[in-house]
Amino acid sequence: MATHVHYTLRENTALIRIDNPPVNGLGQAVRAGLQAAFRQAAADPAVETIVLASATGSFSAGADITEFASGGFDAEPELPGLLTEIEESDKLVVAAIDGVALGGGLELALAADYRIAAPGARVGLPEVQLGLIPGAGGTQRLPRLTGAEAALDMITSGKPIDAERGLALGCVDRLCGAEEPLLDAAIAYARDLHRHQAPLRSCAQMSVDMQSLPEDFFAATRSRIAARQRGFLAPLACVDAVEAACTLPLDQGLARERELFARCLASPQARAQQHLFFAERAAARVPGVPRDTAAREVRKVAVIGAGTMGGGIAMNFLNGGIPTVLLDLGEESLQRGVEIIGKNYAISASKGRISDVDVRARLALLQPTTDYADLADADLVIEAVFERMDIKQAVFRQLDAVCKPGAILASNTSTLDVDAIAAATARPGDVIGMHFFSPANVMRLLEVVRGRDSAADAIVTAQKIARRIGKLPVVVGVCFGFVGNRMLEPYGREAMRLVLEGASPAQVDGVLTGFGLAMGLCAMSDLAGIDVGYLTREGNRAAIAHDPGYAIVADRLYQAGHYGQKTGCGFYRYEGRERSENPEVENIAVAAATALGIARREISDEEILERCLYPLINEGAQILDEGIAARASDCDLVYVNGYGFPAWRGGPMQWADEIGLDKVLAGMQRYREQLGEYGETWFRPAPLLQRLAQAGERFADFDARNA
Ligand code: 3H9
Repeated sequence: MATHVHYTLRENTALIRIDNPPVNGLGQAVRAGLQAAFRQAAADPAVETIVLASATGSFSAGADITEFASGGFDAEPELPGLLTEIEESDKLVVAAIDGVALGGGLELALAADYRIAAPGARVGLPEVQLGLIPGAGGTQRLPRLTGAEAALDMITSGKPIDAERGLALGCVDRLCGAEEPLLDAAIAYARDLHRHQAPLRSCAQMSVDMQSLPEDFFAATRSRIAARQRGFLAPLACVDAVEAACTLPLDQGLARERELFARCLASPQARAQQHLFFAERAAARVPGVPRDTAAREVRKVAVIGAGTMGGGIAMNFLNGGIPTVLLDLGEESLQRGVEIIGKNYAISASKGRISDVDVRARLALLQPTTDYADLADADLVIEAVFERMDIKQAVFRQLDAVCKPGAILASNTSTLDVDAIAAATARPGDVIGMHFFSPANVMRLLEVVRGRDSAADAIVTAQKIARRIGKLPVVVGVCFGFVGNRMLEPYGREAMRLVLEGASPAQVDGVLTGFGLAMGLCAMSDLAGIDVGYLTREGNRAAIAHDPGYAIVADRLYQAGHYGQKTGCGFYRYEGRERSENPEVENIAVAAATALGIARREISDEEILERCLYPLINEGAQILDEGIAARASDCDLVYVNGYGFPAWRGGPMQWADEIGLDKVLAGMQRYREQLGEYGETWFRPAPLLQRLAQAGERFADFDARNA
């Protein structure tokens, strides 16, 4: 028998324990081990009951995801067939769940007759987050135990529930006492059931309770999902599968599930979402930083600047239960900042997202101050003041003077040189960038900017605290705009240039949202403020613009006082939440195009998509070549978690891999020729893109080589 599964006898109970760290993935060796163990128990007349458990402290995280790409998940024994064999066992099986039972792990437990769970254990079917549906009976067995509504909620959200909730819903039958060893409790439970001749409970004999379901339940669920999870295919396939559970006998429902699972697995969306799963884990590894580097302790945080960004940053730490000092030199702006934080919490409380008690507890952790001396015992200070080098350097000089040795001094700059900021201190090793995205208390992405001298443990501390407050940290190097804003630059440039050349803002945005982006570039400029974009461009002309046509339409809008949503007029006009075309944009574009000698023309949707996305990808390749990002998958994480790039496309670099780098390269070359001088300036293929495309490789190959 494979060593990944241990078989032992405790009197008349066969103990089958999975031992495949780190997460008890159900790879082929484990499946073979389980099959052999169950067959051994079936063949032994002395065995009355079977307890299925983990030897590692956590039941199972499900199928081994690496087997999807290799095809190994299909190798015999396949999981679905194995689970039917377990379900049909004529000996009573109890699954003992500790840690997590996720995906195939929960499906394995559902094939048992009864389930006992340790307190704090979590169960769930997260396949949808991998672009899949549960493929080993989860969509058929779970609704039979919990009802369709609860099952559908778990399956389409992918969110795990705790054992207590599982007990209430019916997919857990008993909770083990806090002091009781789970294995002993499970054995006692199995024997007790056997003694009382409890029935074997195969899901095949159960049907889904349809009584309480409204008639339009599935149709309503489909339209809700189509709106909330726009573009994702797997959640809708989950609904199809659960509907089958409600209408078909188990064996036919399982066959339908299989069909839907296979369709999802073969889709680019599944590849994209699995790419993101591994990308998140890879991002934790930082080249040159040993994995065992200990983080510094962070017990108290300080945020400098009580504006929208500073307040949002502070809220993250308050939410995480960490005492936080909020410093602003202006008494009034400090007061305003504190009020906004209070208001944000009040809104959350009125929507039932947090309790009044929690609001009070969080606000009690906030220490507003105008005095730098109050930062003396902070372990981490994050500066979020106005985006100007001289102001930031002055703040860091102050910090250097008042902060304790070993405190981490971080800047929330979104573009500026972290090394120049660090140079204002006598401790550049303690200085890093922590670039939050707006709204800072909502967006998951955090760019951790590694300066030339940033100490390894400062980086590790930033990564650790980021995860503690629910962020996804991606470590990036120093350059103008780091990874996210630097890649945004050519993307935004092309969107604006296309308006100059003949497209309307609505056409540009329509193509981008049609591709799956959360928002079009013109609408995003209006939201962020055309004035903000203008001032950034002006402040950085040397770094970003060498062309008279660059963003000229946005410049003219700025000069006319049209700053976007805040003035009710920008690329669009706004009345309340209503958005309509701004006819002035075309007039501006026509005049500017004439002045620049650009012949306006009809532009195809295909050209819009290629011209916005290919330069974005090309910049990503450039960034990789310069070592600003360690891997292409880091760029993908930045775009999916910070810029509304659709997760089901996996990020721009994964999308480029999917369509082929030769196509991206050919597109860059085509526009370079087609667009004359402008093309010559802005459509030069990055050397890395050329190298990979010519070698028939993908960005994933680059990442694998540099892993
Ligand atoms: C499925 O079950 C399909 C079936 O319905 C049908 C089949 C026919 N496979 O996250 P961590 C690796 S689909 C392979 O850092 P944590 C992970 O990459 C599956 N590898 O730890 C990492 O490797 P590395 C449905 C896996 O403690 C290491 O384990 N299940 C898998 O923060 C540690 O992971 C899921 O979607 C896997 N299933 O979190 C659950 N899981 O060190 C996915 C993890 O080399 N897993 N790895 O970077 C999770 O949600 C989290 O890993 C878990 C632990 C909560 C379990």
